[in-house]
Amino acid sequence: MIKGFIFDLDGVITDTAEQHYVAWKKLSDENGWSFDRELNDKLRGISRLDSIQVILEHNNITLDEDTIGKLANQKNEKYVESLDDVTPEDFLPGAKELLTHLRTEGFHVALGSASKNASKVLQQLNALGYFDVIGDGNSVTESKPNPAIFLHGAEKLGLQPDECIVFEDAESGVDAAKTGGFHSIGIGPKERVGHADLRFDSMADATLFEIKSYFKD
Ligand code: B16
Ligand code: MG
Repeated sequence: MIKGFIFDLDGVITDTAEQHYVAWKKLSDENGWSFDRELNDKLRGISRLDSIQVILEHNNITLDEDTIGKLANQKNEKYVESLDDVTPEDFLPGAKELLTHLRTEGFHVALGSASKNASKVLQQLNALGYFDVIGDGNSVTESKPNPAIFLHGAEKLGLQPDECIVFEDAESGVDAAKTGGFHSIGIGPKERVGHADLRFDSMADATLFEIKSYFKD
């Protein structure tokens, strides 16, 4: 029986991919690296350090760990600054309605994001009140596709993985949910999240009615 929901943040609740893109693009321009939207899409759902590795590999650049850490911090400063512009108007269509509905019906709700800035984003959205548990990039050390962040959320909610549905927009996030024994809902195209138990093109289609009809008993 489904008792809880665990939501990814970027690409599910709000679309901070654009702010990530602008920050990585600025850092890349400053360092003479090539970086475009196609490469940015490969960073969906993966951690900051894994992201910079992808960019460096794409540019055939090898750097020491210290320098990589400093560059990742520079990107983060740019990203965090841009979060000041996120407002309660920036929920993805349908996300706020679903969170409200889940609250009304008494479901347990956790966040399971790879971002170390998730609390700041939720604050900007005025969305902290929808969540019983905030799991983010500071909560666990292993990144998706490792299921650690979702297992952390389920444990804090006091639920078993098979009592929870994970919402994800990233391939690695759906992989993590499946490996952890969770039910999964993919948000986005078939090529990316078609391996989820249930898939919607966007959050606007993910109504509690549709979800309940699919996951009954
Ligand atoms: P930060 P999610 C992920 O958020 C983003 O999709 C990904 O692009 C980003 O690199 C990652 O968070 C880490 O974010 O640099 O803020 O710690 O989709 O897991 O909510
Ligand atoms: Mg995501």
